[in-house]
Amino acid sequence: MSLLEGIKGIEDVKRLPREQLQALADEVRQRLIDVVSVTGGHIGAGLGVVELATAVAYVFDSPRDKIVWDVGHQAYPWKLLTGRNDRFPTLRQQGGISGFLRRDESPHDQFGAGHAATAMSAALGMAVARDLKHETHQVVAIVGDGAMTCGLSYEGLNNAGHSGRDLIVILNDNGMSIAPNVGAMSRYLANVATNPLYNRVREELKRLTQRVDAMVGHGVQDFARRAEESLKNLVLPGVLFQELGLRYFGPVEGHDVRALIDALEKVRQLKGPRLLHVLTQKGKGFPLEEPDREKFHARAPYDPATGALRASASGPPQWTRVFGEAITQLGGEHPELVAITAAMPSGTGTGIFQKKWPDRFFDVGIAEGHATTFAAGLATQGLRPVVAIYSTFLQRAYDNIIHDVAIQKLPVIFCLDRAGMVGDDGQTHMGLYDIAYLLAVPNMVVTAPRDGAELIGLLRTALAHGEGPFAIRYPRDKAPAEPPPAAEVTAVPFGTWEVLRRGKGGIAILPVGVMCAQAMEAARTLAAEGVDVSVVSCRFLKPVDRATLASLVRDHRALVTVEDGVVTNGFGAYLAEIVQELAPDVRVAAIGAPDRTFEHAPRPVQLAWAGLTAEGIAARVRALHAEAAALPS
Ligand SMILES: Cc1ncc(C[n+]2csc(CCOP(=O)(O)OP(=O)(O)O)c2C)c(N)n1
Repeated sequence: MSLLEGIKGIEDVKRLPREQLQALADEVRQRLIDVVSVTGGHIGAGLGVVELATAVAYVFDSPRDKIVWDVGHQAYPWKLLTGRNDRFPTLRQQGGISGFLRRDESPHDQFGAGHAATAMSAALGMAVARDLKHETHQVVAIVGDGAMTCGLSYEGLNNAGHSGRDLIVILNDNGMSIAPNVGAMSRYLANVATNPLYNRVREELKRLTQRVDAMVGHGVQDFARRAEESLKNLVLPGVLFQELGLRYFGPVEGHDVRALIDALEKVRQLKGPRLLHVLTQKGKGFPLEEPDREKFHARAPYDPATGALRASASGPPQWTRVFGEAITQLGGEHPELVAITAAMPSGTGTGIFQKKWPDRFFDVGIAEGHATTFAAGLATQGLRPVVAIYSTFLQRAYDNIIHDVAIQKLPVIFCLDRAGMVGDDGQTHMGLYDIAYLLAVPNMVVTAPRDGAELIGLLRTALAHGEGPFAIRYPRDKAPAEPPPAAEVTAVPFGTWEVLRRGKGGIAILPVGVMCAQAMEAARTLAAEGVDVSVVSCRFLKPVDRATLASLVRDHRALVTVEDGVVTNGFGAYLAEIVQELAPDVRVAAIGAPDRTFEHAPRPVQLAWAGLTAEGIAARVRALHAEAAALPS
């Protein structure tokens, strides 16, 4: 039996002799590569923390000690070591274990996470709670260097250092966010890790202090200690953290279990806020022949021996690529267009723009709020920033959107990828809220294209608009077809809907964006049953097309909105308010995501859960049709 097969819970890790822990880590690494080759998932970050997770499991007493992993995508080894090895092949599958941390999945998952940089604050909260309850356990936050580009991490650090609470921060430094990490902090950490002078000076200082200790009495000893502290602050690593109030230890080699255990045991015995700097390699051991470190981050199923993807990407392109190529082409026509990503050049398609227009591309780190206000600043100077951020991560920037952009009517274009149901990433990554949160923003234009050509057309409309913010949302999916080159696509007339089908049955379906396909299919099914509906693409959610709406309410008694977002305060609710004024007798029924969380599953399955399928739409229309037929005439 392999060592890993014997790990039914964390206590089995602790029972192993220390000399077997590296072998256990090796097995964990192989298991990750094998299972994720079938399920797909975030493989790179987990491979980088195999030894760290093993050492943490061994040294600390989880779940009594609270181990708080940041982001959660790197917690696969933690899952294997905390009793989830048997269920691991169900990773990210419908009904299976999550690809992130979940408090309801294991007592060892102290804090649910999928968004970056929550660990520091959450861990400090746990440390304070421990102290108020007079408990004595350890609290450990494990944070990546990428998360150190988030403002939230510094808010937590600032508060933790000042508090003096007993808290351990492990900085997992692999030099990578999803892409190579950016910014001043990243450069600082790289200097700390690689500058041999630091380590030499540290050794010299230690020897010097010991000699002073031996030669002179206690008073001078204190002076020598203080002198050492000041000198240290000048030349030693971690000065920044020391100044913030955290004692700094490291850097430690992160792929040597014994070294990690030694370091963790030492740090564990100390008190106060302290930080251990661990150097790791993202994707360590992944068998990719041509190393491209970004490809390790998240990967579709692959061959475990070579790392090569199992299925070649065929068929229509992903929305992400359509968007990336569109802004790259439009960049040629618009020298004032600049593109901004918050640490996701490949995930958002802005990496395509970066290759062609490197000087007009900005990766600002995992800093969605900053990205937004930075764009606002650019816009004040006449540039036209396109901010590409996933729907779920733009939630982080809500105040910046309202206060910094919208109130000042600055022409920032927000492109929201992964809008709607997101599939196997699950509840932490759902893009279901953007319609609701963007409709509420004054001066905001909200749009959703139904295909790639319309996305390009809307980008043109946005660039021509120039009077305030403009949002375009599209899903984590393939676009319906390869769009024509941008030069051949004209702008979508501002504020217009498109009548896709005119029916005589008194009911109109009003789909948003990609829901047009399902709506048209529903209309065809209904037509075969003798129910003749209209279908109108609501590519502008705000402002609504008043002229088309006025004509619709004249000869329809019910409007059925269909949106890949929450119904609560969604497009249907927004439209109902307007229709109430315009034609109180016309009924508005909204199909969208009900007010609850959604588990990981393939996107089509999730859409079906919310009735966002041709059949779901047809069923709703049938019910409305039957209701009307039952009314006395
Ligand atoms: C708020 C937020 N923005 C963007 C992301 C997308 N994202 C997932 S992991 C990651 C990089 C994290 O880097 P780091 O903290 O160093 O962890 P590593 O993957 O290197 O272990 C990013 C940008 C996210 N999870 N949360």
